[in-house]
Amino acid sequence: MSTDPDRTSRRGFFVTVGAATAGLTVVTAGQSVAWLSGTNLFAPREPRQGPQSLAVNRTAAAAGVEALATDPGWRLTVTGARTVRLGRDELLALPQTSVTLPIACVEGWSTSADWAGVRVRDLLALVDGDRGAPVRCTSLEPQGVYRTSDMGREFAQDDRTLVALRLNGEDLDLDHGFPARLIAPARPGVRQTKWLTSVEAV
Ligand SMILES: Nc1nc2c(c(=O)[nH]1)N[C@H]1C(S)=C(S)[C@@H](COP(=O)(O)O)O[C@H]1N2
Ligand SMILES: [Mo]
Repeated sequence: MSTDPDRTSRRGFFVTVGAATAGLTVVTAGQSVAWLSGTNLFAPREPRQGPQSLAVNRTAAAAGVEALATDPGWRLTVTGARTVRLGRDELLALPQTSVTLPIACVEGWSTSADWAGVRVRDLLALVDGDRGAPVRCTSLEPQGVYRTSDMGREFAQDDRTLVALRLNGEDLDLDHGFPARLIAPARPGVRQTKWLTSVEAV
């Protein structure tokens, strides 16, 4: 048994510092401005803590898309010179690309995630889409500013622009845009359309 008071108190010191550091890490990892949000009107709005280690801006229930997004008859309509309709299994059977990209929300949070799915430019090639054309992505969401997102050819032809099917190693959660959502580099979160119904060269 150690009776050396020096050793005992030193161990006590390390335990205390360790615990304090762990506490601090948990607080900052969770939400760095948690202590501000109750008092500061200008603090970023706290994102709803979401599944798959990513915040959710708007849930499937809030967007009114639950029934359509989980319908086994769902197809993604892809339009170029021709139109094809692809189910989720058909999309998963196409060559898959993985990228690490953030969702950067204007409300003041940004979280990086691992996405996998089909390149938008590969989908457009399937339908002989004009490679110089801008692309419009449309959501199942019936109305509102998030329903469509247009992007120029520089995004549409980028290797990292995907119709994402998987997130952080799992099938996309319904709240993150299942059955398929757009993910592209260097674009604000509002443009990363969830619950896609169509991708068209326009
Ligand atoms: N259809 C649709 N897509 C959407 C939204 C939405 O409300 N509806 N919110 C956008 C916003 S503002 C952000 S920040 C991201 C959030 O994606 P996440 O909820 O998967 O984190 O989705 C974007 N895509
Ligand atoms: Mo956002």
